[in-house]
Amino acid sequence: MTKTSAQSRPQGTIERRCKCIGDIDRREGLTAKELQEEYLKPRRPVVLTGLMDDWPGRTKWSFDFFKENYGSMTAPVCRGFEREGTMLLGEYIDYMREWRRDHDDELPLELPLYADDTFVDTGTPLAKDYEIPDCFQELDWFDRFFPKNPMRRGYLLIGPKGSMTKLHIDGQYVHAYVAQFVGKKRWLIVPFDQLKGLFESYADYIGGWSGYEPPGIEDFPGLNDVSYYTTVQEPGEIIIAPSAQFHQVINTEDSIALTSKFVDSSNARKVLWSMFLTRTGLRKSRRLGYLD
Ligand SMILES: O=C(O)CCC(=O)C(=O)O
Ligand SMILES: [Fe+2]
Repeated sequence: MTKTSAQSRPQGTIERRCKCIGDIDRREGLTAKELQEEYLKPRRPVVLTGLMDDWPGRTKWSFDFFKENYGSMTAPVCRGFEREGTMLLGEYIDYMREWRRDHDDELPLELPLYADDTFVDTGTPLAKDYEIPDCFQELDWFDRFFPKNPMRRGYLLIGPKGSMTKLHIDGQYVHAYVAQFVGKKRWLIVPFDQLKGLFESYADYIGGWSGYEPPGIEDFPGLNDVSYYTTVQEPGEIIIAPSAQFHQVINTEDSIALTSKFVDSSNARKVLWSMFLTRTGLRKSRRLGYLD
């Protein structure tokens, strides 16, 4: 079959329009206090190394493993961020393999489906293949205050090279972490102090566009003033995107990862405020709760 590398997209909008400020820090052996003081409070992203070495999933998890053992799990699928329904995980892995036979681009013209939201129930054997690192548990407020909140649990992110999650902020002001098991991801993270610029550029599109090019990008000159941190996340690494940071993620290899969210004393007040605005229906604009 013909590969479509001649039809790949130009570099993504953020890279073309914005300035790279540098690589995201890589740290090993951080204590909970160091993590909080140096990264969570100032909202700096960080890659944590050496935390996944003993996780059974590091050696067990593969595309075959999921197809054979968890093929009947429900896998919600999206393109870029736009929901496209659900598949069985086994069906999705077949789809992904077929798609990869025809495409080899990092930024393909047509985005592939991405199984980015397969829920891992804490009571299941799959949940025993990974651990919540000690430094997160020590800081964590979810278990203490919101033990039933589904964001607390893990979600699988399984996708081929070229699948991606568009520029977005995670809901409710939570911190996100992503543990990489197989393949690599390229991250672009916009520092918190530029949130306002991005909201001004993108406010109406947040949660509303997919792919690499938002519609009518020329209408958003504010984007030129924004800069970003970047890194390529390798297997065995955990990245933290602290709360309210726009991030965009591209799978540069066929990828298996797990995402979970957390709350600590640095974002708890904002999380509570944001949940309150959502539950009471008082959230009038997407900005409310982020900029105030
Ligand atoms: O890995 C991805 O595609 C996106 C991950 C992400 O944005 C998150 O977990 O918050
Ligand atoms: Fe995210």
